[in-house]
Amino acid sequence: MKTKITQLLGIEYPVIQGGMAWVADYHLAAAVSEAGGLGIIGAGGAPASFVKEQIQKAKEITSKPFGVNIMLMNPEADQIAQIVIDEGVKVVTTGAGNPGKYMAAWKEAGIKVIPVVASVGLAKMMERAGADAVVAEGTESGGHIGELTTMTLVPQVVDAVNIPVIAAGGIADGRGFAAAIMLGAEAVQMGTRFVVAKESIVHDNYKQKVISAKDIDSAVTGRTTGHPVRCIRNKTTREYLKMEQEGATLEELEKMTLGSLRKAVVDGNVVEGSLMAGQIAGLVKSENTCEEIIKEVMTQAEKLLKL
Ligand code: TUI
Repeated sequence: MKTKITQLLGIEYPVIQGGMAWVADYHLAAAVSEAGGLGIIGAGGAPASFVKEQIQKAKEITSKPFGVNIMLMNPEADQIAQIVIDEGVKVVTTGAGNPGKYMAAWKEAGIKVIPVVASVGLAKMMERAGADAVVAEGTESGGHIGELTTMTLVPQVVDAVNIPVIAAGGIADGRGFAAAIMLGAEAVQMGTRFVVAKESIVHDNYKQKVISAKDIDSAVTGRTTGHPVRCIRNKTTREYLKMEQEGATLEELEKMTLGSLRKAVVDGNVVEGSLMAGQIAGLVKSENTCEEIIKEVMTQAEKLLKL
């Protein structure tokens, strides 16, 4: 299937893997790229030196293009923004902020820049700043989220900009892919489905929580702090929400979640860890290889779209 995004990025299928902190390491990114999608290394909150190593390791195991997601709240975002240039990374996506100050340097280096946005306003600003495409990410997503649903955000962003739009949030199969195309998207980005990919290094306890999750099993913490985050409900989300209700300070709340994503991904601590996942976790029922995931999504979508 050819779209403006497959052409822009030189990939076979219009499927992009979310740049998930801790989850999206070089193994996952390379596997998605090898399967014909666009794999992405998620810098998350990691130090710049770690991100550089990840890029170098990805290059050793795939010759296909891959991207790096820069989480803009990372204290070392400035250094990471330079590393992607020095390492010749082909595609950069950004999250949790406005990457405006880096855009000129990235464009100069020939990098395809794809900011993740949760509003029409930021999408338009990114187009003016020179973005090659945007990911319009609905509130169904896991992790740090905006307010609007994918169904409402995607067509409004499509109408507001002339660059290609990639839909994200609540997409995990060919039906979601086909729906995104109907809304005017040129590709999809999936996160939750790739958390349980065979090539994903996520601890099996976390994968099993995603696989057994039902439709209503996620909760959003941090609405009071201005940093809403969606996770599968557990002891940590319940305690966090209780503390928010009782008016806890930002410091108290941050102390509680510090390192909690690592606890879930690396240690498999599903009680005290943050099990970031989207609302579509209820649809994700099995662990598959990245190739199986992409082939299945595309086969189902092509049937529905009668391509
Ligand atoms: O960034 C994401 N999802 C993420 S980042 C992340 S790491 C993290 N861990 C703990 C707490 C907070 C973050 C986990 N998941 N998605 C892309 C995204 N960006 N969603 C929403 C936004 C966004 C929100 C506000 C983008 C820009 C923005 O404001 C722009 C401005 O003007 O500052």
